[in-house]
Amino acid sequence: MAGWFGALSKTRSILRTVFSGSTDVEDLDAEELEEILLRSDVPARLTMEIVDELESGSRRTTRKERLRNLLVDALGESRTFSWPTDKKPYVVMLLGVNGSGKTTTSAKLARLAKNNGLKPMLCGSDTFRAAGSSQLKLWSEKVGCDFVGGEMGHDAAGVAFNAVHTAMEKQCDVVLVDTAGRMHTKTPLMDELPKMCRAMNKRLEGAPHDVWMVLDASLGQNAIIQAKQFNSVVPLTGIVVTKLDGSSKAGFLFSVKSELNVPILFSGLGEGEDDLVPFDSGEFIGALLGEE
Ligand SMILES: Nc1nc2c(ncn2[C@@H]2O[C@H](COP(=O)(O)OP(=O)(O)O)[C@@H](O)[C@H]2O)c(=O)[nH]1
Ligand SMILES: [Mg+2]
Repeated sequence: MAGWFGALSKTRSILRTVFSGSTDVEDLDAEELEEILLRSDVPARLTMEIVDELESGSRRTTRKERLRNLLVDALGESRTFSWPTDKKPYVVMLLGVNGSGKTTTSAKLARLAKNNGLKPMLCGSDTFRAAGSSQLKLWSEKVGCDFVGGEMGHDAAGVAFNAVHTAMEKQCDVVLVDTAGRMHTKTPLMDELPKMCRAMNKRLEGAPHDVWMVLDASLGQNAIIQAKQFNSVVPLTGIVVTKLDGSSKAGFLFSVKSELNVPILFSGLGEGEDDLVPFDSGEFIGALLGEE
């Protein structure tokens, strides 16, 4: 399984001068510092705060310690997710733009649930593309869990309803509803999401219990713009950040708390089915600061 330190090598290589002290950070002037932070998509306001603090702050603590404090404040505490057992099945809907990693993440989450002794079901409601649902079906075989999907052109809300219905009959503990990728700017497609929620709620009151947005870390700040748009259509309850292992822009995660106030729950650190780990803000900041 991939680790945080390795996964964040790209973002860290941009931030190295600032964070890991390989160059004497005291030698960097404010402008250089600002440029480096902005290049890894650390939000502008936080960048300014960091520059100010490092320029004028107390010299009693090291620059790195002062940085860490600012970063910890900006990112907030991580929240560890565990599958609630008082709701059966517990339904989680995953959404996001094309290619963000929704299908892979659904499968990884099913694997996690299974590892926790639960009975998961994967729901393939991506009926936009011919391969949308069949890709997840293959994953369900690999993971060894139940699957309900729809053919291309089927009504996604109907597929989701069916999945919840079948999961109740089969006594599944968890349902992971993979959705079709959609652009946050396309209104008719976005409108399908609340419709899916209503359909699931009709079969099982309270479902979906969670709505998680899957964000591709390589998009940097653009991921935040997308998430805000999705959040205005269906309120998000969590973020899963994927492809942290290939991103040089992981600094955008410092915007999540102030812009969305939604917890970052999981992180994808690779393509393998076990490469999904609980998001740990301490580990994340530590890896950025060059701590293995
Ligand atoms: N490196 C890396 N690749 C990932 C990760 N998550 C997903 N991918 C890859 O991203 C691509 C798109 O993933 P997919 O789940 O099909 O995205 P979807 O369109 O949102 O369903 C696939 O090639 C995945 O293997 C991750 O955490 N790290
Ligand atoms: Mg997909």
